[in-house]
Amino acid sequence: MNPMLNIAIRAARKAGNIIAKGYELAPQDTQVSNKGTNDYVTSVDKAAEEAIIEVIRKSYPEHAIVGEESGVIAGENNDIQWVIDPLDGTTNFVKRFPHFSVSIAIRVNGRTEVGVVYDPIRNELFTAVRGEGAKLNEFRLRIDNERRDLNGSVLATGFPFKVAKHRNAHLNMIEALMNNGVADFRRTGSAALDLAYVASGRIDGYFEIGLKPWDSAAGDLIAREAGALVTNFVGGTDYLKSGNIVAGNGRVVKEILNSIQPTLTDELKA
Ligand code: 2AM
Ligand code: CA
Ligand code: CA
Ligand code: CA
Repeated sequence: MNPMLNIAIRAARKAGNIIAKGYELAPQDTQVSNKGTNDYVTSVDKAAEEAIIEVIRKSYPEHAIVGEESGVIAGENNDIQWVIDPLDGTTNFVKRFPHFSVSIAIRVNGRTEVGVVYDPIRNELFTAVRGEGAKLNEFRLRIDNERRDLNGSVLATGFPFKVAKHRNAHLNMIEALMNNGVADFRRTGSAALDLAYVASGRIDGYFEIGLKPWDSAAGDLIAREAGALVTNFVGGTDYLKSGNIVAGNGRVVKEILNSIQPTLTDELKA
C-alpha cells in the first residue's frame, strides 16, 4: 500500500476514535466554544486534530500541515502538504446528529495525491490515491454513470456561511435546479462526506459555495477517482481556491452548471 495513504488512514482512524468516544459522552463533557456566529469548535475537534498531527509528525516530520484548527504548520519540505479537517460536521456533532467525518488530503506540489474521509459512526473509510481509483473500505467505488440529466435527481448542498454575500444566490440556485428537474436535496452538514457520497452513487450531485481546502481536498480526489467530474461554478478547475464546487457525473455537472449560470453573481463566476 502507498506508505503515505497508510499513515493517513492511521491518523484518520485515531481521530475517528476520539470523535466516537466524544460522541458517547454526556454533552456537558464536551467543551463547546464559538469561533463566530453559528461557528462552533469543540474540545473534540482540537483533540482529534492534535492526534492527526502527532501521527503525521512521527512518520513525516519534514512535511507541512494545514489544519482547520491549527492553521499552517510549515515543515522543511513544504512541497508536501497534509490538509486536514479533524471533524467535518461539527454542528452535527454538537447537536448529536450522527453524521460527520475526518478529512485528510496529501498534496504534493499543489496536486492532491491521497485522500481519506472517515465516518467513525458507520465505520466507513473512503480512500483514494491519484491514478489508482477510490475505495469504500475494501470495495472499489464507481459513481452512478447511468444518470443522463437532472430529472428525478437528488443533490446535496450546504448553505453558505457568508449569508449577506451568498444566501440569495444559493436560494436562486436551488430554485433553478428544481425548475430543471431536481427531485430533492440533502443538506448533510459534512462537505467531505457529500463528496464521498457522490463517489459512491448515494447522491447524484453536489454543489456548495465557499468551502475551505480542508473541507473538500480529500473528498475531491475520492470523487474524481471514482469517475466524477469536479469543477467550479463555470466549469473551471480552481475550486479548491475559490471554494465554489460542483461534483457529479459529467452530464449531471453540465446540467447543474447550465441551471445555475443565470443565478451567478460576479464573485461566483471567478
Ligand atoms: P466544519 O464542520 O468542519 O466547520 C458544510 O456545509 C460545511 O461547512 C462543512 O464542511 C463545515 O465544516 C463547514 N462549516 C460549518 N460551519 C462553518 C462556518 N461557520 N464557516 C465556514 N464553514 C463552516
Ligand atoms: Ca469548523
Ligand atoms: Ca469542514
Ligand atoms: Ca472541522
